[in-house]
Amino acid sequence: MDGEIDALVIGAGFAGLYQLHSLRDRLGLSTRLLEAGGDLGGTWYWNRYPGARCDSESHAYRYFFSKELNEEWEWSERYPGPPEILRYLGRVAEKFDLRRDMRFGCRVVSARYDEGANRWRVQTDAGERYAATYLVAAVGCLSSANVPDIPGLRDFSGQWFHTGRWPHQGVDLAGKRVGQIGTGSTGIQAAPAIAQVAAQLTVFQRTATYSVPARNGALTPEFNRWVRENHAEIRAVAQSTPNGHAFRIADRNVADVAPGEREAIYAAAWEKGGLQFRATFRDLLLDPAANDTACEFIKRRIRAIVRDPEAARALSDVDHPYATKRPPIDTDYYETFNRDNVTLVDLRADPIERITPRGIRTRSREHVLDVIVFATGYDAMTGALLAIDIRGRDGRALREDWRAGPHTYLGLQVAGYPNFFTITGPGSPSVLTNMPVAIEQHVEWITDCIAHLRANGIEAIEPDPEAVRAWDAHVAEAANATLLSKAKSSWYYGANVPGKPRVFMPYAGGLARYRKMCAAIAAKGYEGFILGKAGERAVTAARSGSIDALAAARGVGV
Ligand code: NA7
Repeated sequence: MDGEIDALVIGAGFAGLYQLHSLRDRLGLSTRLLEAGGDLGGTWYWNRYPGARCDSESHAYRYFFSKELNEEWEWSERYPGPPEILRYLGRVAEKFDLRRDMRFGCRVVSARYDEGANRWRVQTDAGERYAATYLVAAVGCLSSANVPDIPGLRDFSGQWFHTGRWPHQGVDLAGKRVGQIGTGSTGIQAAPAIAQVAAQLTVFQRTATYSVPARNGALTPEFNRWVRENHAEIRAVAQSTPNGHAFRIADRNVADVAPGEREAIYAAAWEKGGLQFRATFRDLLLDPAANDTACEFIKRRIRAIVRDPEAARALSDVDHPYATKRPPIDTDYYETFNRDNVTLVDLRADPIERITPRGIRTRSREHVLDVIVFATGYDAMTGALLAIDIRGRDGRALREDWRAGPHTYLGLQVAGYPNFFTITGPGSPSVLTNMPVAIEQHVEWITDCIAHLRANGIEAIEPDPEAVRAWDAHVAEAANATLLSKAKSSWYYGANVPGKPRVFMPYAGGLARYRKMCAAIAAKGYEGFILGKAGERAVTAARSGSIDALAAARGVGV
């Protein structure tokens, strides 16, 4: 036994680092953090593919909890890349002396709740054992790489890589014939960077999407001074918007403006670049007719940029409304298809049949390749949790309980799994937001909750199954009230992983509204949660089937 501790945190990304700091330094709990990777960074430790970059603007892609940290840290670019983000997280670890309680190269393989002892018994792949009262999964929403099971991959004589497991020493693509499968946010970042070094790049596209220019660039000293002097304001905006970004959604509907003005608004947003394009009108994700205008604008831009008519057609042949799949932003993505060394294969017309020793064979021909890049995404939101054999009360298994899709209360806890918390778990706004802002709220809620338990001599907390049912229904209702439900090939629904249940996983009601609900639930003595002695399943006075805070917060706000 490696030791009995109060709290165990799994994962050393933005979420895990702050959770370790909060539990250890604010509550004084003995806390240990275990990380499968060789160092801290989470997503940014693994994602080092060419062109990798954050899609959130850097001035809001940070922790806000420490004024001192805010004042000392300055980003160099509008969208930071992995090296700079890793330097930032490294500085955070150094400043708060986190490394002494972190273990790397430790993959948690099982976690079992021992009801008699009220302890989580955790084991790593190296056979190390831990016992902790509180278990916090900070495993990331997009960390379980999805390599599609295409026949023949094992016979491929070249090299292949998934973007989310990119070798840290880099991959020499110079002069190589590269095939890239996948055109989501990652593929759209990777293709232009790969095209610059490879002899030939073949992009295999299954679903076309809408990308808007990122317009990355160096931040000016004036901008950085403004950021330094306005952290409180930036934080206030990020916490009050549906997506946790530091820009507000325009308070107008598409129909409020004349077509000429609408065009000018879209053109200005296109020039400005970034996810702010989605914020040009408040009804883009609510009204199909409004959304159509954004689709048409972007499709026209694609056709204006891409010279080859067949490629332009395939790239603009999008089967879902704008932003109903995660909207990518890019640097010269569409322009890349004007290069002589880049070819687009439309898999809808010419599907992959198999991987051969020499490359990829689609229905029409074999594409000879030296390297295959899988930009094929993740088993999102549930994949990394279910990779661990998590057992709750009476030996129940999370893999069984979530067989038909995840069930949580607020994306924070699961019924039957006392004192187990998930940061940005399914059922929380998570991937629909600027992640650090959502993470900070979850970490602080969990920390306050554990402080409450300890101050009141409460041994265990878990959600009332009734509250979980109500929350599940509300998550579905929030998604259905928007156009998000129109993109059936979306990973928000698990549609990218064969056999995965089709359930809309993130909470689409908006981060600002969600924050209020979480705060109200805590203020009511953790309404909807069961608090009591381990094993006794005592119930708080606040237990309620109707959950007032939830009922009061009905509505949407994507
Ligand atoms: P995504 O957004 O899941 O994109 C994966 C891409 O790979 C997407 O174009 C998929 O097509 C494609 N894909 C997946 N499986 C296959 C198979 N079997 N054949 C062909 N094409 C396939 O992952 P990303 O890494 O780009 O982005 C993930 C998130 O990271 C992003 O949203 C940001 O939040 C950061 P599909 O659309 O499923 O038809």
